Amino acid sequence: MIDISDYGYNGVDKENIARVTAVHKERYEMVCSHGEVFGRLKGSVYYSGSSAMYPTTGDFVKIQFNGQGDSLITQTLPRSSKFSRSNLAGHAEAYVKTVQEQVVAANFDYVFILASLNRDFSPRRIERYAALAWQSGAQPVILLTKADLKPDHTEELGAAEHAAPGVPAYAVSSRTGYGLKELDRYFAARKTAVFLGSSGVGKSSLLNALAGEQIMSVKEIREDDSRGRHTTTHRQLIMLKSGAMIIDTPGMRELGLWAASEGLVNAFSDVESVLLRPCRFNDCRHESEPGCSVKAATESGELSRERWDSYMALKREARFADDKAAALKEKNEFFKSIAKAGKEKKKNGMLRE
Ligand SMILES: Nc1nc2c(ncn2[C@@H]2O[C@H](COP(=O)(O)OP(=O)(O)OP(=O)(O)O)[C@@H](O)[C@H]2O)c(=O)[nH]1
Ligand SMILES: [Mg+2]
Repeated sequence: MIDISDYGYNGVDKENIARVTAVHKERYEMVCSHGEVFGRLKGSVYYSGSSAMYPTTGDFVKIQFNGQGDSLITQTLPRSSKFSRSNLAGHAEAYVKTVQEQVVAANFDYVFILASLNRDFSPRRIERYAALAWQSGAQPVILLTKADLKPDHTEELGAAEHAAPGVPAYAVSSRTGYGLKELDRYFAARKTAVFLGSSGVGKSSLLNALAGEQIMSVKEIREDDSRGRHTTTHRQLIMLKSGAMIIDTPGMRELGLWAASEGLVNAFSDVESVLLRPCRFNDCRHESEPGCSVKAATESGELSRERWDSYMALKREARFADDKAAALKEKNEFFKSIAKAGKEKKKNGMLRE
């Protein structure tokens, strides 16, 4: 019999709790005390105009177990961490009518940001992932993959550390096993890590290398054009022999920020510390005013121009996403209050079924 605590569940009442290991349109793969089961959402909970959280991979859910067919998911339990993105990236704000939150994974301890050491290496992309990873509530870790293609990667490691201050960075190779031993500390029993990164960086290959078997499929890509083939099509949680869990995800084409203002404070701690210094004018916009502390830091080389530019761009995007997130929350609360009022009326016999 499976003990759901081994899957990272911390609650006391373990009855009828399952963990979602994969999501396929309307069907959910889960593990519970009965083993691996399939589930569907209970309609009256999730589809009646309520704002119930739809489960995602990694979620703990309450179920009504059904030994004959699909079990019913009756509640998504509160999340200890979640990685959300929006559909905002790459579009002019004015043209995006509805900004939506997409929860990619939930209840993980580590966010592994994978970036390949091939020609596609981009510190700017790492910055964006790091901001969202900090916001998730879990510990970010950077992995520079395919180290066998770039045995001398000191420069890239330095660039990654610069792009994400305070985030540990490692170079690894799934092909040769280089650097994998260093990761053992993260893969302890009951811990969950989510793998994120563009298509083709080697997320599934790393999972297979750590598992010691071909669990996820991998398709060859041509390293010279570096484009991934979107091989993984759904998110999957698997358990390693050590009892640690990994959520493999499909490579994302776009990565819009979702309510990431707090994440930016950590992701750009170097920029934030410069901003703490007083400028000559209290209302300095850090553009071209005299006596500006940001200007002094960029001129002295302490802060790079690119770093400042990405900070400003991401900050603007995060502010926009924050507003949308707040608006959505308000809307959900409004619907919740209507649903509650309806229920009360029903209880008091004022409404018929
Ligand atoms: N040289 C080298 N190639 C690697 C390594 N890891 C993965 N690859 C290659 O990179 C390509 C993509 O690997 P995947 O593991 O499918 O990448 P992914 O990140 O899961 O991609 P998606 O599922 O599309 O998001 C394949 O051709 C792998 O053989 C590595 O350590 N070294
Ligand atoms: Mg994959």
